[in-house]
Amino acid sequence: MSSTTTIVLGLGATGYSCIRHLAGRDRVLAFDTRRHPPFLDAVRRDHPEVAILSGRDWRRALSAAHRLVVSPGIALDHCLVSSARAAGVALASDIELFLEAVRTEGSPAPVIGVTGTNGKSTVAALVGELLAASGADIGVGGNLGTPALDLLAEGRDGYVLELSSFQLERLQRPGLAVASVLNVSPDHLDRYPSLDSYAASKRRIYAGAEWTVYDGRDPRTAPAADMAAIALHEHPRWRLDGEDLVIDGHRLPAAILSLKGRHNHCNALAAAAIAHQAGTDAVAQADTLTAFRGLPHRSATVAEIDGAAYVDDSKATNVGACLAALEGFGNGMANIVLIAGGDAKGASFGALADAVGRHVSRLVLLGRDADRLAQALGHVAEVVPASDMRAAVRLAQERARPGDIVLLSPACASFDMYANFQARGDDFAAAVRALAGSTEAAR
Ligand code: UMA
Ligand code: ADP
Repeated sequence: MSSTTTIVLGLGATGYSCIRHLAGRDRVLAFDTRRHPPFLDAVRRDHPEVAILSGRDWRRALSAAHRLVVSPGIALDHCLVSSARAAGVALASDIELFLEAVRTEGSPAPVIGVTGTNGKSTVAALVGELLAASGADIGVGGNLGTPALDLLAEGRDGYVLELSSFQLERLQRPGLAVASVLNVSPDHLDRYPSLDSYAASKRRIYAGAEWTVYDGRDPRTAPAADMAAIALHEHPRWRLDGEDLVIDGHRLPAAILSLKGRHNHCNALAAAAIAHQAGTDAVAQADTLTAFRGLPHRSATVAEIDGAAYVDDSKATNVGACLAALEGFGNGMANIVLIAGGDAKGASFGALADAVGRHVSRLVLLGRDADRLAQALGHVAEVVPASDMRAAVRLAQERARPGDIVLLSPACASFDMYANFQARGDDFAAAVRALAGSTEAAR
């Protein structure tokens, strides 16, 4: 064991991955402000050598510590982090530990990073599939779910990390093989003073990157002018043209993709460009691109009832994501019954008014910020409050006509009602299946 003493702040998925990684290397102390942090029992059971600090131990622990690994859920202006800085303790993060570990391998595997407000998980997963299609061993994770450190394995050919602004804001120079900011729209404004500072956190992904991929239509996604880049949608060989994707100059009809909606066609284009810059022939991998069906809870069709499709887009936790789903599925003839609401994270909903007015017949509202949604959108669509998801699905069915889409795309985080967006999507799917069962039984 080295003489380094590291405090791991946060006993969630990230903190636990850091403890496992540092076991046997550093002397590790751990702290979490929560009464019952998710991985407390696992740490006590599997790592009895790790001292779990109480609030009273904090100052004394800082005086002996060399570095503090801060979990992404803890803001860098949190008083615990400030006190560590003041005590001269170096700050670190799980992604920094991961990059250090990759770089110390004999022949370091390339690391690809994907960020953006929306589409990160879909694009990261698809890049992983495109790279793995030629037989490479690729680790895919990060904000996507599996913490980066848990991906480390001997002999990997590469890594694809989905990186959040919280993970990026604590990195100096990631030095990635390919880095991409897909898009930027308002999100996490409870953690950032402005959209500009949130966007600047995202662009930290570019520091030291060999290649970059961004949206040529959005300057907030752009790397420094002297970086090697593909500007999607501007580059003649990398764009959407009518109903086609243009991939390295070759046309692919969007209609043959399993991914549906214009936002997903942008995702497929971005993934192809990133995989191309990472050395894969994306044109040769067209079958992989077209077969990819997307991830659960992202525009996933659950069932069809009386000719209406019920779509789970629970991962739409901000206004930009909901907007993309409305534009992706709407036909301008009010063909969507939208179920929305939850924790707005400080966002305002005015930007949805135009799309809701064109595409939504009835807006069924749930959760803590339902009233704010009703105030912002009540003038463009019929608004109906619902007490829970079952009621919401029933109220949506009342209004849905054959050919319509009942869309759960909440524009809000789920934490006021559920453990996470997966639980919210599962509850929607269960309510839809119950409805399908009772509709069938009534025939
Ligand atoms: N927390 C405390 N006290 C503590 C530590 C954490 O109250 O001492 C709270 C945080 O404020 C937060 C929650 O606990 O609300 C979880 O924080 P965490 O840092 O322990 O989270 P992890 O379990 O390590 O999960 C994190 C990512 N979560 C966040 O960034 C909030 C997960 O992304 C990610 O999958 C995981 O690391 C592995 O890399 C989730 C997420 O919501 C899906 N990400 C945000 C997003 O996608 O918009 C950024
Ligand atoms: P992230 O990991 O960034 O949250 P996901 O791939 O999980 O992204 O998609 C989350 C939600 O964002 C989807 O449910 C969809 O509503 C929306 N979305 C997906 N791709 C895009 C895109 N390219 N632009 C805008 N919104 C998108």
